Amino acid sequence: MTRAGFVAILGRPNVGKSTLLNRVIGTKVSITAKTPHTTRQAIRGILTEDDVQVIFVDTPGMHRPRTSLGGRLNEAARAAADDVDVALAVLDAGAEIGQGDENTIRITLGAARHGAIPCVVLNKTDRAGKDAVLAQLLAAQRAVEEVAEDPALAARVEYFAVSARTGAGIDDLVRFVQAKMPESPLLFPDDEVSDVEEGTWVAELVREQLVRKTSQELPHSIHCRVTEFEWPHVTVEILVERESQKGMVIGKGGQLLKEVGIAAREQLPEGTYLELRVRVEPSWQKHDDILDRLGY
Ligand SMILES: Nc1nc2c(ncn2[C@@H]2O[C@H](COP(=O)(O)OP(=O)(O)OP(=O)(O)O)[C@@H](O)[C@H]2O)c(=O)[nH]1
Ligand SMILES: [Mg+2]
Repeated sequence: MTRAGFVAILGRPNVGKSTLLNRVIGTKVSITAKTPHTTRQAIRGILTEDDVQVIFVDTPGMHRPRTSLGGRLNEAARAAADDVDVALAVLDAGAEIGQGDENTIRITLGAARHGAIPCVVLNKTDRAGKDAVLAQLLAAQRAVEEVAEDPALAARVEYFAVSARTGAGIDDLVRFVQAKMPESPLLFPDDEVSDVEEGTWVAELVREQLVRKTSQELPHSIHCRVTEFEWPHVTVEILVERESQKGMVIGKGGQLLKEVGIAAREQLPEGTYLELRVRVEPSWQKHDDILDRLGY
């Protein structure tokens, strides 16, 4: 009999959820960057080993929203916690536990009330000393007890300390999760590693480079979508919110855009012809009708 199930990866922005997903799957399925709010949709990474399939769901970082987009990102993250078998609240091992983390714990415990196994995962242990990790485990436990308001519920929470960057502690986490998967037919073909469509993936790779190479508010103002997919010719349209941002994305003499194209193409099958176009869509983050159209 095969087993299969879902695991939500939850946490405030930048704690390393997407890096964790990529590490667990063993290949890049979700884009990552130093800038918060990199992930904008639930991304499924699929791990199939010995008749056990685990579908990990990476989610946008939970935060206090300031735009319509922000509200939708939070909602996407919260919705991903519904109906999962395991919920992982990812915290930074080296940063003080704040409101965003407490909110993550709240949603994780909410999932636990609906049958999920609640876990706290301290990530980035490579950056914190052993004592700091232990202290953080205790602080996380206290936060769980406070949020749960129910000792029995708090006692169900499992704790892990990992580094998505180095891989430390990841095997234990994966083995634990695999052991908790319910009996079920496989839900995806056993050679599939992600549910992200080809076109969306190209747009994501372009956005990843833009997010990494730009600063301040610009990463948040960028949306990428494929407008033409006629292999090997792919056109990605880059939306920005203001005319001035268009110039920043293109760069002096087109330099930045050129670098973005090269870096994205390196990760695509050889022979891909990638065309990038920049267009201004004023304040797209704030308009519900535009967000509907862009698929958020
Ligand atoms: N030192 C260290 N850095 C890490 C680790 N995991 C992730 N990072 C870094 O943390 C930053 C954020 O990583 P992401 O995986 O994009 O974080 P995220 O939680 O998915 O962020 P959002 O999608 O914005 O919510 C990147 O610069 C990663 O390289 C880790 O285990 N150790
Ligand atoms: Mg992410």
